[in-house]
Amino acid sequence: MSDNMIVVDDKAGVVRLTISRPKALNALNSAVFTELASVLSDLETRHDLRAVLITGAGEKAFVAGADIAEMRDMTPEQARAFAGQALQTLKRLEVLPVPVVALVNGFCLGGGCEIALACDWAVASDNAIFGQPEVSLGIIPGFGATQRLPRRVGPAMALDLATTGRKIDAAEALRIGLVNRVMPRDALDAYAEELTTQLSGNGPVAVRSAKRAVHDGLDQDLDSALALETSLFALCFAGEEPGEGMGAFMAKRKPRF
Ligand code: DAK
Repeated sequence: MSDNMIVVDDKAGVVRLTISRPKALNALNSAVFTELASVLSDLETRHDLRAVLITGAGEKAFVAGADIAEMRDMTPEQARAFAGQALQTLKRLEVLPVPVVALVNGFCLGGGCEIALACDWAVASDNAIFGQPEVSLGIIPGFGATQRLPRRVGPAMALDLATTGRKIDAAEALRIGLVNRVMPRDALDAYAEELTTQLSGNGPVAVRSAKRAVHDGLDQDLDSALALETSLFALCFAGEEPGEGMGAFMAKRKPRF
């Protein structure tokens, strides 16, 4: 493995990002965010991009949080700058035009959980542990969890997790809707393969449009959001995908997008 803290594996438009500081359980320091920002600058220009997967290196952790050693002596001004840089980077991850999926392979705490929340959805190994333990360190989440967690699991459960700092296992994460699926640790890679095959087999404009309709629609009132869906639906017909997709269905063959 290289010395990079974000290891990029790129196969036919499916990009797997591995956060790699395994000795510190992949804790997030400013160097990780700087590297992630640089990788995102590249991904944002890629027209061939189909999906992004994000995971953690090693056997124990997805990400065990922000780097406590780095954060410990921050002044309020430094904390604001650190949070600002990270928040902007996670927003850029969230709004990538293709599905972004977290493969959570172990501890997913604090800033790690906030990365998973910035992804479109998350899949967890059955040994994964989730939590927002910041209050036990005398701080609050600073990478978006106070806002994205209630949007994903509802305000009551978000407040439960963010004020108690309690950790939950993968089964509870599944039950509250924090993750979409749970599977044995050694099944994650096969699942990633199956998922990316499925995503890559669909119309790329359609997949991007579906993501955009859901994300942008959530920030609008229902009527405006439904109008957005109509516009994006109509726009699909400006390209070749409906002809190929529906033509393939009629011809009883697989579409070639
Ligand atoms: N930061 C730095 N190092 C960490 C780390 C972390 N978050 N988590 C683990 N490590 C390091 C450990 O120090 C240890 O290093 P060595 O002693 O070997 O040098 C190594 O990783 C292995 O960890 P352990 O020996 O502790 O391993 P265990 O299996 O015994 O325990 C654990 C695993 C995940 C339960 C434990 O390491 C743990 O509790 N880690 C801390 C988890 C945590 O509290 N995470 C939340 C961090 S706070 C904000 C910005 C961001 C945030 C908030 C505000 N602003 C700018 C406003 C976000 C904050 C957080 O994420």
